[in-house]
Amino acid sequence: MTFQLEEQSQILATAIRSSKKFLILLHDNPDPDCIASGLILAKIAQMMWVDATVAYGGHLGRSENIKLVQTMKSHICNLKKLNFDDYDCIAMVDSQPGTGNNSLPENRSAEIVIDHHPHFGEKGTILNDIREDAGCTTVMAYNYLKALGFELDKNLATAIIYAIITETQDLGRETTEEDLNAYLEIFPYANLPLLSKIRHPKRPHTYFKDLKNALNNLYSEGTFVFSHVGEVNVTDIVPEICDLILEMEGIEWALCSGHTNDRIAISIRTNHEDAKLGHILKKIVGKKGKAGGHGMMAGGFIYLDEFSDEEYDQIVNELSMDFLKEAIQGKKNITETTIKSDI
Ligand SMILES: [Mn+2]
Repeated sequence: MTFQLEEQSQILATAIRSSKKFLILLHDNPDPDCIASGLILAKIAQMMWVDATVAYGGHLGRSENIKLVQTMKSHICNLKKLNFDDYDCIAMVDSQPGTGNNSLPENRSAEIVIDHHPHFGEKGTILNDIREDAGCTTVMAYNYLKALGFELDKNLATAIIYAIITETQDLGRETTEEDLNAYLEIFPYANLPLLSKIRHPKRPHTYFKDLKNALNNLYSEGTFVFSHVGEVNVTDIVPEICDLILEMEGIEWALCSGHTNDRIAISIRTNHEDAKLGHILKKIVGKKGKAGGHGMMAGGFIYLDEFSDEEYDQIVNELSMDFLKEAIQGKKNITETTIKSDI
């Protein structure tokens, strides 16, 4: 079924307009794509004089994301302060109910779901827009704003540009035509000094401690690189390190892990398109935790009852071996498909 933007945007507008108290729920530890998507829906609500709250579970980790939220003056809050029963309409962006990376209560459904991850959660009861091939969630949300005839302000344009460049690694990784078009259209409206401030924030000393541990614990095996950072202050550093170590010469696959008291965060990355890393990580993590992602990037958590160094070492060793095995098999499949399509 082809996606009908006009029709869907009217459904979205009606849902928001008829809401008395509208909640836009981000995923836990939200990234820029999720934050900017939430801000766009908040803008649509604001244009309709609807009272909207943007909230996240977990915490804001990366200094860039903290700076982004602070400079948007958008009052994005932690959902600890909220009561879900107060809201008659909930929109979830960049995530789906029941997938484990958000804090929507199990007995509550979301009226609106806009997401670009593979469909494996619960549907939105009024608007369900889950398109894996659509590009960034931010771009999906932006196209709704545009279809409804609302304009961007400079701050929001800046947030969207930041979301697109981080999600696509500067328009390289898994970038769709929709992403590129939105970027070119919005870029002239962005506040570039502000964008620079978001991209280059001051960072806490603990960030450099984590970075040092990540580099100390780095090892490679053929085209694979691993870094088991150990204890981290914020789990967001794990995907960041994973992106960084994939940049090593000769490396095509990367895995990074780090732990807090109650969980191990894992990220995996590859340069191979169609590597189905989301699928691979879900398989590796299995019932021990939650995982999800896209073709070239994926992330997840393993939950711990009680932390012990031995258990951490054992779990991350197993993870690394499983990743090696799955990725080698995946690589074989990719090569075979490529050869077939070349013929
Ligand atoms: Mn996203």
